Amino acid sequence: MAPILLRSALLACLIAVAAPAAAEEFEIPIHHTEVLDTGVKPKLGDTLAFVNHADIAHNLYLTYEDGTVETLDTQPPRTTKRTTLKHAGHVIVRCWIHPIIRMEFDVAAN
Ligand SMILES: [Cu+2]
Repeated sequence: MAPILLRSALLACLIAVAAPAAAEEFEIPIHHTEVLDTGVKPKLGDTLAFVNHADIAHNLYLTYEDGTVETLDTQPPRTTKRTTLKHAGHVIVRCWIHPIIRMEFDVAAN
């Protein structure tokens, strides 16, 4: 490969690595009093969509590793609540109404 072509190829690779990955959305179903742990591995800026399949309301909240708490407010049956992940690190999802609900995951830094 000619040196100039090789340099172009290397540059293209570097750009591909340096460009931030596009934000993704992960769907997390809630059945009755259970948030299904779908094993999500989100990164900063990704969106979580909690879909309430239960016939009862929930009120989920996220506790970030730095102590920040985000409440998603009352979520009636068959509705979806979305949140964009704002901090990297460990996150615990719980429900103000049903303390038995708990889900944990890690948010990767970009
Ligand atoms: Cu609940």
